[in-house]
Amino acid sequence: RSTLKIGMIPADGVGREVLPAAQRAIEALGSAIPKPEFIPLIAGWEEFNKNGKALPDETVRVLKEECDAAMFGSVQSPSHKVAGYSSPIVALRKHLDLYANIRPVASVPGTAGPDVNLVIVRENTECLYIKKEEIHDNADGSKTAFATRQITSKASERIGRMAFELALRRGAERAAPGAPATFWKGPPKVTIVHKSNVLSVTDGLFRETVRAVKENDGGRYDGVEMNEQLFDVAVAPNLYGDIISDGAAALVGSLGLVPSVNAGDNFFMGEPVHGSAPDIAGKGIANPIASIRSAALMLSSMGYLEAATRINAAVDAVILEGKYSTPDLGGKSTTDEVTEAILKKI
Ligand code: NAD
Ligand code: K
Ligand code: MN
Repeated sequence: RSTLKIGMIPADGVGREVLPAAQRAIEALGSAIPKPEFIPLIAGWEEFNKNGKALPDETVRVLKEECDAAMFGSVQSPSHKVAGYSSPIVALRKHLDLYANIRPVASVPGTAGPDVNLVIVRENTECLYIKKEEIHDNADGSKTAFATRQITSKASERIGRMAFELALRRGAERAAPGAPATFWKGPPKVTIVHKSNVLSVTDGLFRETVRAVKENDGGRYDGVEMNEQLFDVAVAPNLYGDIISDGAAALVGSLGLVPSVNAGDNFFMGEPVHGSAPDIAGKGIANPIASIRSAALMLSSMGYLEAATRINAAVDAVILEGKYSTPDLGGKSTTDEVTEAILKKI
């Protein structure tokens, strides 16, 4: 590859403020990666209000036909039903078959707060997100609403495999000479997040399918422990994955720190876990770190491990120094000031 074509979809709110920071971090890598070429692409709530479509066909076409990878900012979705609108990020994950959302949550060694170093592997295509909802009028004039939750063995199997592969990789990374110290000391471990004591059919299927990935593996995952609690790699259906990652974000201080990558078998789209943050949008104070780390995650998923490490080491150094931080972490710096500090270290 001589160039790296990256589709850039800032979408709404702070996505527009933090995605440029990710672009600059990638540009700062110089020759560590093929020459990046950024292709601006449109999606989001504002686009829906302008042109009636939250995800233009052209955006999907360019991503599929021209891009090697992508970065997504954040979308603002209305909390009430709006005719014709559906979330472009949910649709994009489907169009590009990005069936996993990988969300590492880690604290920086040497900083205050609990020691955290885990990754959540969120199934990205089904569960309650199939959006099959119904509402019925009851005889007494009250209403009952239903949502169908879909769990398939196919989707559970591929997300399970993704989690075990990731656990193997993390184990190898931690064991490598010169690897940075992490809080997780044991062998790699996959934890299945479920509630099959209550939802024995759907969560039961998820749990049994993921367990079978390890059990039918011909020994490939013998070195990876599996349990259903305390985790290194947590594999979860769509909704639980979303919820526990927001909780885990609180452990490291802010949603503004947590990156993700939407992963398929051949395409990766980096995306900060947070949304459009309407309470701080437009003020220039959004934390760019989630977005910058998402760029690193997109690159490491593509195999550019050194480039990703350079970005993450620069972020760690700025956090550890504590001179520049945005208000979500108790600081007074702007998005640009934090970005500049990180770029200098890259
Ligand atoms: P949110 O993530 O936008 O904000 C939650 C809290 O975290 C807010 O207090 C916000 O200020 C803070 N925060 C988020 N990102 C930050 C950053 N980079 N730096 C500093 N602080 C940050 O979640 P929400 O308020 O529940 O939702 C707002 C909108 O975002 C909604 O329209 C929702 O649909 C949308 N959303 C989109 C995505 C996505 O793009 N994938 C994900 C979640 C929510
Ligand atoms: K987002
Ligand atoms: Mn979320």
